[in-house]
Amino acid sequence: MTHPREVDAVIVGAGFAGMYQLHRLRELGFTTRVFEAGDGVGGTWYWNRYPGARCDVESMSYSYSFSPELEQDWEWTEKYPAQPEILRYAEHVADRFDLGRDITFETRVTSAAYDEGRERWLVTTDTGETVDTQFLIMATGCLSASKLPEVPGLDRFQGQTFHTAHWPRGGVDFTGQRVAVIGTGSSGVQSIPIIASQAAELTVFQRTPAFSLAARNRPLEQSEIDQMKARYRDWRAAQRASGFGVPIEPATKSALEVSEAERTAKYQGAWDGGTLTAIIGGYTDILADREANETAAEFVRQKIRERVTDPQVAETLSPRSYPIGTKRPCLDTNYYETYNQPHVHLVDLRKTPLVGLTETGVATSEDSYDLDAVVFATGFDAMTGALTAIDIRGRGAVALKEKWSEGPRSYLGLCVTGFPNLFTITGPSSPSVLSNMIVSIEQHVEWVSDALAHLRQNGLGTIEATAEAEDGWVAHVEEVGNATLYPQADSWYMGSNVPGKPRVFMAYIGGVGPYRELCTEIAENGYRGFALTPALTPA
Ligand code: NA7
Repeated sequence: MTHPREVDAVIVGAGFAGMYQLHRLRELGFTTRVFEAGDGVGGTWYWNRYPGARCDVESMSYSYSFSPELEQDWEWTEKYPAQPEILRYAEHVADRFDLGRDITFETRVTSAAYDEGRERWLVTTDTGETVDTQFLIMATGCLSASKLPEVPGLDRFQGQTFHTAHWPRGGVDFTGQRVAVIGTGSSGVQSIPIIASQAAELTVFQRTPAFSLAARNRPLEQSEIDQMKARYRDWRAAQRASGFGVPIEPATKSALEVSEAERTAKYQGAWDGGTLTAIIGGYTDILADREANETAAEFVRQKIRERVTDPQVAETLSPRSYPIGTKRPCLDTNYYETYNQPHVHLVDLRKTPLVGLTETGVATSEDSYDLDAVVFATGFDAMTGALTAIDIRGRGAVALKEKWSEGPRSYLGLCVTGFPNLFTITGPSSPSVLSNMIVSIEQHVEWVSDALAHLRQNGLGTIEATAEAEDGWVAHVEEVGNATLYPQADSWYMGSNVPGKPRVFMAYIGGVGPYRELCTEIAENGYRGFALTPALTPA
């Protein structure tokens, strides 16, 4: 099938954002092309096939809301969906809405240049194609540019190496092998118990311990599926109005104004429920006050001590260098218990730093470890990495990478001054990673689609954030972020996991609900903070 070289919109990425954006623009009658590096849809859930990969938002909430029929037809099987099930869901959506015919797979966008005279973008791919488009929508994902550890010898190691975000499709059998996992974020925490169940010896190299809560995953009962389906509309409305895209009872008290017994009972209730947000959302000040935060942190450390038999190992696994919630917390199944097995070893890289890989394994400042396989669970150049990897040039051929050299700058995390008609779905400085991603994706996609329809209906050709609006948003995001504990952690939210990356809090913590209201109000007020210009009349 031949695809047009000139379209209304190009979408980069066919994950949950790109898929819905395509569907929406089609409904509005815009000609659209999508480019996707993988050979199938699903984005994050296409790439991250590592053992144990699972969403930490409940399945019936982590799903599209735009189609009530889809919502009613699809049946989730577990409280927390595993990667294969989410990928099947994405593939089902692509089939159901016949999305594939406008997606060009196995093709990476390498550059995009704005032609000021024609007010159009020229988008180039690694297969040598150039597409001319009025609108360019980046649906490239927040956690899609993977990173390896910055140590020498990665090519020297003679055994097998894997990154969790590029896992072989058929899986890997570690039976009988000496395996290392480097990294203990969500990907490490989820994969370690399963790799341990196969490997002869597993050595985990930990730089910073995570706070992980027991997921208490389980099959969904038919009755709870039916109940949710009966009240789905109300539930979706509550998601959209909530802080994190997950409805929870709003906190009303400070953690410090209640007795220790009351607090502990509350944390225990949250723990028993096995959700990510319940503990940190339990009191108003857990993410804002270090002392309040410490009460929740210590509750989780106590759980670690209960789950790990060796007190020294438990202490090494206990985070002490940052407030709970300020690095992404994890949900796990048997993570801490895995360290009770005699063939599982923990190496604290804070005490004995990683020196590099050798021909036979991993070297730290103290020891060398002979290995058959090394798994890098070392994360991503988050939020900006996938955008700055593409040579995007706006007015005056200014590169986005250059513009963002001291941190991302945008209006609402959606549009960038100097880059007309460019949109970033769940871009930096929007709620994005601090929320249920699908809720934030839907909100952005709908806002962008409405904006494009508005331009067309009013004979307008471009939309661009004003410099004043952008400056104001950058200052607001920083101010709101600085009122929290987030900047106290070295996290990927702050860019601190990538050497040389500017240390800036890259998400908006104002809350999904208030952010949505603001975006809607801005659109209703003639796209306040945006310059809209009449469409060029064809010569
Ligand atoms: P994360 O959460 O960024 O975790 C990466 C882990 O790898 C983390 O423990 C890092 O330690 C560690 N790391 C990274 N670079 C190195 C080097 N050079 N040496 C040693 N250790 C290193 O990525 P994930 O894939 O686990 O999870 C990403 C998100 O997916 C997750 O938050 C959920 O939103 C879903 P550090 O903490 O930087 O000291």
